[in-house]
Amino acid sequence: MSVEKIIDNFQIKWPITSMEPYGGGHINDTYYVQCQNEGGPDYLLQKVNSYVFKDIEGLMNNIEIVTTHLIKKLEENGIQDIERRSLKLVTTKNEKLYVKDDDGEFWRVFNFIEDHKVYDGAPNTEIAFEGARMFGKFLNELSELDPTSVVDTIPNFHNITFRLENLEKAIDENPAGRVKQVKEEIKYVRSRRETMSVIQHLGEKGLIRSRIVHNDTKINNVLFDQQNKGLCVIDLDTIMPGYVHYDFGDGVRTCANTGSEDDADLNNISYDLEMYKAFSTGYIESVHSVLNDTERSTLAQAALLFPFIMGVRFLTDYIAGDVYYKINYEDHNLVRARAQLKLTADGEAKFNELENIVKNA
Ligand code: ADP
Ligand code: GN1
Ligand code: MG
Repeated sequence: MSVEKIIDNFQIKWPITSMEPYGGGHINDTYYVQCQNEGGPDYLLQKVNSYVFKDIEGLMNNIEIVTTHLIKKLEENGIQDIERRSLKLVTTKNEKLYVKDDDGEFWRVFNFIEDHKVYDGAPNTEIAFEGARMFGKFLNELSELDPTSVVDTIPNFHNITFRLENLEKAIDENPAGRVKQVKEEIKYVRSRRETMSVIQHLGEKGLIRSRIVHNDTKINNVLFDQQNKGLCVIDLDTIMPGYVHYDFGDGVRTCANTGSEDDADLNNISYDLEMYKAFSTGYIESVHSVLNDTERSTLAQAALLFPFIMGVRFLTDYIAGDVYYKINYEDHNLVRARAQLKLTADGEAKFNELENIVKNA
């Protein structure tokens, strides 16, 4: 079905003047829909990746629950400009949150956040601090909701035991014949099985709280205004019950890396301690009042777990023959895996400093 036909299912203010592919996410297909309505809204149309997300109904309900709560908080606090400060779903003409097209694909529409900036990596410590403050505020405000009110959109998403089992399965099956090229990476991953399970074990023992977490706190999932103040947290598909470590970890992994997520030159990759400090300070400023002592004292562990778990996931997808992530070239997943494992190793070497920074933040 054409995108023009899809968008016709939604309650939007016509007429559309243009519709074009938008953004650089790895998962969904996104389109910017511009309308010719004086002062009225534009829209963001997304095809949700149904290979990655099996429970679209649950996922869309999660987004509705969370955005309704966040909008209520903005209203209670008398914030102006609410439509730029939260995602809001545009419902269909039959008041549904999404449509399923003739090919079985799922589509949804959000308000388009006008006049925003987005960063793939934090260009300076101010952006790292502000992005972190936004993600922390997000977790803080959602801590008022019961975590069981949202469903797992990807079961075991950040469960390292599950991710390591998946890697072993891929190695056994070796469908693309690539295992021989990644012996070193497999050896490193296997040697860290225990040390990378600390957070998982704390959760299983009930020492850290199950919370509603974002689970994809890359800096490009915060939209900023022209003055570089945070506007809005986006990309809400992976909201699920989880641990605060997941959001802190993914944040520092992306914000405080001197290289890029898929840097082919491993010499570029390391933890930038100034950026790490800026992210930690912004994040902890927003969340410290809701965390318990164990959560606070173990947060830095996430700076190891997150590049590690991402390394494991990229490596698994490389071995599986690139079935999950969008790739731009043949060995892209391998390059990503190596980059993330390099960041893990750098975090291990600097762990005392990473821990002290969090303690003092
Ligand atoms: P993915 O899961 O593929 O990363 P996202 O939901 O993060 O998809 O969206 C991809 C890109 O689209 C974002 O990086 C951002 O630039 C843009 N975007 C997403 N939602 C909005 C919105 N409501 N308003 C404006 N831009 C948006
Ligand atoms: C994916 O949707 P996007 O591109 O923001 C992935 C994250 C990874 C990230 C790595 C549902 O996020 O878990 O951290 O790529 N999302 C899903 O860049 O798997
Ligand atoms: Mg995104």
